[in-house]
Amino acid sequence: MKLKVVIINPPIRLTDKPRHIPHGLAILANIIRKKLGIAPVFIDINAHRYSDKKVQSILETMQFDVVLIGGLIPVYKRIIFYADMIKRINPKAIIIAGGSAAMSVPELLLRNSKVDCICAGEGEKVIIDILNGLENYALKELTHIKGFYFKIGDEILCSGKPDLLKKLDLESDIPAYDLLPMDIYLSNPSVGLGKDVDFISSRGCPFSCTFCYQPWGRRFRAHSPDFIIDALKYLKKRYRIDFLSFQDDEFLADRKRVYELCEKIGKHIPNLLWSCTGRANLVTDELVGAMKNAGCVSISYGFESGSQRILDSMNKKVTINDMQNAIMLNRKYGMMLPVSFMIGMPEEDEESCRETVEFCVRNNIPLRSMMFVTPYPGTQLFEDAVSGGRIERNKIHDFVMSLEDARDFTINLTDVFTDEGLILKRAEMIKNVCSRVKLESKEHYKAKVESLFGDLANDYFENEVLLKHRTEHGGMDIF
Ligand code: B12
Ligand code: SF4
Repeated sequence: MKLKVVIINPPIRLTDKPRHIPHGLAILANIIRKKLGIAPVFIDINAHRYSDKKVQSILETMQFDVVLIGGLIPVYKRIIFYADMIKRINPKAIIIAGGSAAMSVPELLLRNSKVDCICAGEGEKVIIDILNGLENYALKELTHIKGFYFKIGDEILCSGKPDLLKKLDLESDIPAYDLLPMDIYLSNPSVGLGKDVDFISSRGCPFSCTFCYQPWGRRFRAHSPDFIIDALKYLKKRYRIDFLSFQDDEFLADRKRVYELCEKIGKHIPNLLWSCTGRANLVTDELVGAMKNAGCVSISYGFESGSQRILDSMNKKVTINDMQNAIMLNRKYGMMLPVSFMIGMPEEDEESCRETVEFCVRNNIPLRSMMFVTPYPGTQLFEDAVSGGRIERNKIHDFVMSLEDARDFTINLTDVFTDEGLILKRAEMIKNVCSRVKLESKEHYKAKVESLFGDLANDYFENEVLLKHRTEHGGMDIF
């Protein structure tokens, strides 16, 4: 008898609509299906926004042996909640967690939940090993399988991190889109207009900013342009997508790959519009020109701060000049310019806040998206916050339980601002910049959106929800 596998995508960012495909879980679903011939049931709580009662009734009417669950760190508390529910419904079910919520705090999650085992890295290979093992053995007999943290009784055992995949094209896959409620994702664009879907085409980043968790390390590994083109052709044919947003850690890390991809998109999918993440020190005139020619309408940048001192303190390896150059290039090619900032690095003070304000005013950037610096587990900033006593060692669980979107204030890492002072400072900076930058006239903005998106822009200006999302999430109304 084959194992019955359920995959759960917990809810995240409930203040917004579900816009982002659960890539990790959906890739594993595809691999399990292809390699083991098991048809997993995918419960996408995030997309459907199921109530707890609804999830309970779904699980009560099903038979299952193994539950896979995962997501970003704000779902830590939801994993604990669902693990409890699952064990109440089916005490024998094995619960395996993964993704950054689990692998950045594996021991903490195991100790504070009914999760049985945690994947310590990429899941593609090791999920097959463990499910194969579970066909014939109890979990406690499988602790030799590499890549997991196991909870056996009160003991936590780690069998080591899984080796990083060497060839993503061969060893990974595209998400099992057909198991997801794609109608929901496609009707809630994240960056573009029309039917917009996100895609992750690489793993790892050669930089090491102190606020960033890098589960895949500094070596950049990527899908080939041919793999990406095949995926895009499939998405275009099956779901008639209009827009694709690359959400990679650092899409531009390998420029040669980007040039090749641009050429192939232009040749094979000429009508596709797309966007990507960028880094101010990696863009050149030639590169941005090639991307624009291939349908790219937006390169987003995490600028973080207008103060060089703060940028250096976070090991950003970007200069204010790089940022100005990136702004100039996006504008030269008529692209959208979603940029985000952060407030509250340990070294933040009145002067650095003033520099950020002046940077925005000088470059005519409305300060739409400014997050509170949050020390997410697995980052240098988190280690420093724990060793410096800002997060008490015996209260790490409480801290992780409190994590949400970084638009919400969680912790003050600065020496010079009080909690309230920091919250007020953020509001004051946004107001200050807004009163001084020259906002586009509505007609001007409309003309720009129409020139980029053509017919897709038709009902955009009547859609209040979408307009609000685009200003609040990354300031995608900035050109
Ligand atoms: C795309 C993305 C987003 C998207 C959407 C993600 C989504 N699907 O919902 C958006 C833009 C919404 C987003 C938001 C945030 N994000 Co984000 N995001 C990412 C990014 C770039 C890619 C995630 C991804 O899909 N990767 C690709 C897939 C294939 O990898 P994966 O999910 O890890 O899955 C693999 C393994 O982990 C494993 N696996 C995963 N799940 C499971 C389950 C089981 C059972 C098993 C066995 C294995 C397994 O197998 C998979 C294949 O190998 C990552 C960066 C990164 N390097 O991961 C950050 C990242 C996950 N985000 C992060 C953060 C902090 C956030 C925010 C909290 C930031 C903020 N500003 O508030 C918000 C959360 C918003 C909220 N409260 O809802 C951090 C997490 C840090 C941490 N310690 O957990 C990361 C790591 C960024 C970083 N480098 O610091 N994010
Ligand atoms: S913030 Fe971006 S550039 Fe910095 S380490 Fe993370 S992925 Fe790389």
